[in-house]
Amino acid sequence: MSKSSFSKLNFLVLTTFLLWIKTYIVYKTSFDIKIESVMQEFILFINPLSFLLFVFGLAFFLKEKHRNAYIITVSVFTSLILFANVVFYRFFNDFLTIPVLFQTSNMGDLGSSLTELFKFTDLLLFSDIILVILIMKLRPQFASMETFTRKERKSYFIIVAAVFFFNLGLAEIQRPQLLTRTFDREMLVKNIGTYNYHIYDIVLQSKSSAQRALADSSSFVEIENYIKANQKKPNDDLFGVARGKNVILLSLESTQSFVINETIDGEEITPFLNDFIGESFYFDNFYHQTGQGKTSDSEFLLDNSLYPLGRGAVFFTHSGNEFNATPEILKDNGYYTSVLHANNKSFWNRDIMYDTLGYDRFFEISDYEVNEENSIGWGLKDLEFFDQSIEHLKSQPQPFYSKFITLTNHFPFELNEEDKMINEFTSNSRTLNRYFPTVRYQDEAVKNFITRLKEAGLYEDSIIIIYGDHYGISENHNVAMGKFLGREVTPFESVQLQRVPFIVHIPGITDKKPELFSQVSGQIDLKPTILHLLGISTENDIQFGSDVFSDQKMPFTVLRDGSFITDDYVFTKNTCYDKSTGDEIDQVNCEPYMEKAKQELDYSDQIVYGDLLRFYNGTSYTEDQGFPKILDK
Ligand code: GP9
Ligand code: MN
Repeated sequence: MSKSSFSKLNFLVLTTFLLWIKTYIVYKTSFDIKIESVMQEFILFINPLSFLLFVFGLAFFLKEKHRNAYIITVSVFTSLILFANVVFYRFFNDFLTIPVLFQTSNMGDLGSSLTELFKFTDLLLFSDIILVILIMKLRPQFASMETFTRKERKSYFIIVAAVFFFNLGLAEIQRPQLLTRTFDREMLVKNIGTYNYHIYDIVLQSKSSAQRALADSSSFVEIENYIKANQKKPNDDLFGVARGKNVILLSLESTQSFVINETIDGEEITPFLNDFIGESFYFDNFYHQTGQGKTSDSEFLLDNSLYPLGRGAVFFTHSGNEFNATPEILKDNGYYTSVLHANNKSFWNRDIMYDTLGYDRFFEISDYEVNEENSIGWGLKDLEFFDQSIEHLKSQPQPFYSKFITLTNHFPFELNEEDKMINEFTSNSRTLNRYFPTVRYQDEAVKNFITRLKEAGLYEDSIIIIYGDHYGISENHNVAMGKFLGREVTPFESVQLQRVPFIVHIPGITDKKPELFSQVSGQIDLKPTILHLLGISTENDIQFGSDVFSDQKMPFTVLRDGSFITDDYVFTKNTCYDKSTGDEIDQVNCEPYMEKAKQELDYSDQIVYGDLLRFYNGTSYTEDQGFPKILDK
């Protein structure tokens, strides 16, 4: 007599159940996953299920005699994945990724300590498999899975799909754009589960490997010609003006230019920055050029002078590429390089990408004392962050290149009452209303930081570069924003709102002769600008930006969505605007730049997708790749 559909599933249900519960226990005991609500706990609990049901369900397609062997193989394999993650996590506080598996430098650290990392209790990870084998031996009747009808199989996989989409749906509600933006491995594991996360990682990896393999290397000749043709001579007076000095970069979270020199109820929003600008070179037409990778995109622009990608975060998708980033260049010039940011190190895949870019040290959350009192919103408050960072800064060899990334002025712009130094704005957008007090708070934190730098004796020997990372107020708040600006937010205004502050402060120079620069520029220009100030030539670099101080600098900046800005025009959403009036004008005016805008983004994408810099050794194509030697040096 054949079993009913349900009792046929007995054995499969049992094995799935065991692995499911085991995975959840591992989540709770071996990983440090932050759970903030009952819903998040629920998602974490159900997230291993869809994958397990799916892989075990594949047993239906096998001959009966092979099914049990398959079930055991899957159990062993998934347990091994869990085990590998547990051991890896113990050491790196992070989940495995495919590139990491092949990144020998990481593994080198593990090396001899592997035996120490292994705990006897890890063997418990395999206990359910022993149970399953025992059942097979002792209760073969229970463990036999009879053949399923086509209809039964179909229903089963429909249920599996439903479980998967239910999980994904809940995850998307918790974290919109989870898969397209790929924020953080912890968030992925928390929302879609370890197993689905690994599949996702494999898909990402194979996609970029395929694009890399198919890269048309000859196109690099054209790209290099374009870059060389657009190269600008550095400014004679400023080239090398900060030679050998420390570089302190401040990436200001979500800080747009519209807050500079503005007030709320008569109070300045950024009193310190307003003063500091008066002792610095300030750029009031400087644009962020980030895409979905937000802060990480701005970091990518800063260190590579390449554009981030149109979709996804390049920090995640192409962390295995060859780059010629500022930290690497500076290392050759005797610099020590670091990033200081009090967040989870795997956020934006930073821990991996920073290695690729050549940073010596990443001071991340575990390098800071973070507790309930000194945190708000996304984590450590900026004031605390800077205060605690001074010791890290002092511990570094000089000269250094150190990037600080602030956090408090991040959506949803939360702040303790005692930290509110100005009023909220009044409009129908709570987001915009709250934005001003957090910007004000950040301003205070920067002020405090500069004081600390002086006290630590680090100020005089450093140059300080401050820039906003990306917008903080999205187009969803246009009505409220219009109220603040006193004019309607048209597509033209929206582009103008992509301006972020850019300040270059060179003690002994800019305080004596501050200057306002109103030429159009963007984050793509940071790298050559900084390197030239330090007296390092970028003549042989593959980069799309140019030195903002160069007399030859072209007034042209393209945003990641293809919009562009020149001295006279703004082009966005297929419309050309007169920059001085904001009026729509004939498309012909913008036409001369349209091709260039497309070309820049396209060439940069070709470099990233094709990993083309692996063929370039800084002065010429490597000959063993069969490339012509372009530059005879
Ligand atoms: C996270 C911080 C904020 O570490 O950089 O990221 P964002 O959401 O602004 O890209
Ligand atoms: Mn940011």
